[in-house]
Amino acid sequence: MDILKQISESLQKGDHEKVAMLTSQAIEEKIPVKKILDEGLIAGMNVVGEEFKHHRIFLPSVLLAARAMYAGMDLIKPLMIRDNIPTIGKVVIGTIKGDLHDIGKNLVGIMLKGAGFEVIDLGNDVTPDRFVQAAKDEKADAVGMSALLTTTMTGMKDVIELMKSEGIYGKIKVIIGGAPVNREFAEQIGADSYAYDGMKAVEILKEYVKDK
Ligand code: B1M
Repeated sequence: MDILKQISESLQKGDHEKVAMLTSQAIEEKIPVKKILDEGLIAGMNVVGEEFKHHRIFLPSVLLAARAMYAGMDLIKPLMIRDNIPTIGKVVIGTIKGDLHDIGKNLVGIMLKGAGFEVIDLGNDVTPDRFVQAAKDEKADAVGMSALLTTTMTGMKDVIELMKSEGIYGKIKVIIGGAPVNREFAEQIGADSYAYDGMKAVEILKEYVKDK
């Protein structure tokens, strides 16, 4: 079987050791990192999401899959981050309050670092106060918010409202992402942009800092 398919299937089974072993093998075989990520790890996680949605698997299996995802991501992370590149801008990122999903946000952070950004990662379950305080303290160029739940995505607007009352809205760009959000939602809440994935986030933020 194709090694990427094996990564995907091992991730679905929550077998973190096998995912790590196969990911190392794929790296040795010089399979491009993006391919390992998209067709192996993310493909597997998408199946897990569908199975979970249709109640064919339950939360413990999703947790095991997440652990397996990280086992693979840890190995490809160094390949996604180039060393000793000058910082081109500073981004504060985090997953919104009430939301514990951090795999996608971490991936976006890795890609931003790889592109030369300094990334201040606030983790998950981040309150509006923490986003705004960090953006001010760090003199960030942008705030990046991630949400994976329809119940938490609305919290992004609270961050933007707080940025307005603190006088930093318009000065510090806001970029949002995550499965339940889209461009329309970004416009609706006053975010500067929406990125479908890490690559798009890099592209958009590079444009912003270029104009500074
Ligand atoms: Co949960 N979960 N989960 N979960 N989980 C989803 C999101 C869900 C869609 C599953 C489903 O039903 N099909 C569903 C949400 C339904 C909804 O709101 N409409 C769901 C649910 C319901 C829940 C719980 C409520 C379950 C429960 O307790 N009953 C619970 C909530 C806990 C909480 O947050 N308070 C819960 C818990 C968990 C785990 C902890 C078990 C685990 C998370 C572990 C972790 O993150 N450390 C988990 C997981 C793994 C998932 C699925 C299966 C996979 C998410 C993931 O990591 N995908 C997910 C189903 C799915 O998404 N298909 C699901 C891979 C990742 C690379 O993709 O995060 O989308 P993603 O990131 C992408 C893009 O979205 C984008 O770029 C990334 C790279 O391409 N992106 C950005 C993300 N952030 C960005 C920011 C940007 C730009 C782009 O700029 C700043």
